Amino acid sequence: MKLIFATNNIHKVGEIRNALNNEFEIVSLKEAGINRDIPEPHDTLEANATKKSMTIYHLTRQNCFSEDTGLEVDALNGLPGVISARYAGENVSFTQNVEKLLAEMQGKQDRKARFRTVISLIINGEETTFEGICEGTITNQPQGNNGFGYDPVFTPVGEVRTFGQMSMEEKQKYSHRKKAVDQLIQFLKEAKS
Ligand code: ITT
Repeated sequence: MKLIFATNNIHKVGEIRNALNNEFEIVSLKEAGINRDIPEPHDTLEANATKKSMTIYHLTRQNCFSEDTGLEVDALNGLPGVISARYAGENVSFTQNVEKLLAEMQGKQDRKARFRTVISLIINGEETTFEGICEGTITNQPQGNNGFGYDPVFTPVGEVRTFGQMSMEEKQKYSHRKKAVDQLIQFLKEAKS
């Protein structure tokens, strides 16, 4: 089965391809020749994931999925959450978002946080959603250059290293995205049989 992945984030494409392990073929927006920014106007990950997948479904009428991910920090009442991509402003770099996060976290004792991913899958026009969560803590300084986004400042529970210090395979053992993708794979396998 071929699925369009409604994202413009190449890091997500790499991680999801790795998690799918060639069991299902995915086509990025770029590969599908779709060059557009997908709106994320809502204030929940769920609503934005649906908006992204439905936008691409209405455009292509092909089976597709999207995902929306947020880093929810307890001491910041759940921020940056749904605005994780634009925490420090529109069109900012990952580094600028990380710098803003560390500034907001300065002096905070409670460093607990979680990544939460919501996938919205559209098969024959019908939506199914999946959620994956990874609990962890925010470090005081960036550590490591691997991954993307907030990876250098997030240590998953059960580890001493940040995602930024792990290979993709190591990150997949804990990853919010991988947990959501595993459910998607299960669903697609059951739908096929
Ligand atoms: P699309 O909407 O095109 O899929 P995006 O980058 O805008 O791409 P999101 O709206 O889901 O994606 O933004 C989530 C932001 O959270 C993302 O830009 C990163 O900064 C961060 N993020 C998401 N997943 C992450 C991960 O696994 N590790 C570290 N940071 C992550």
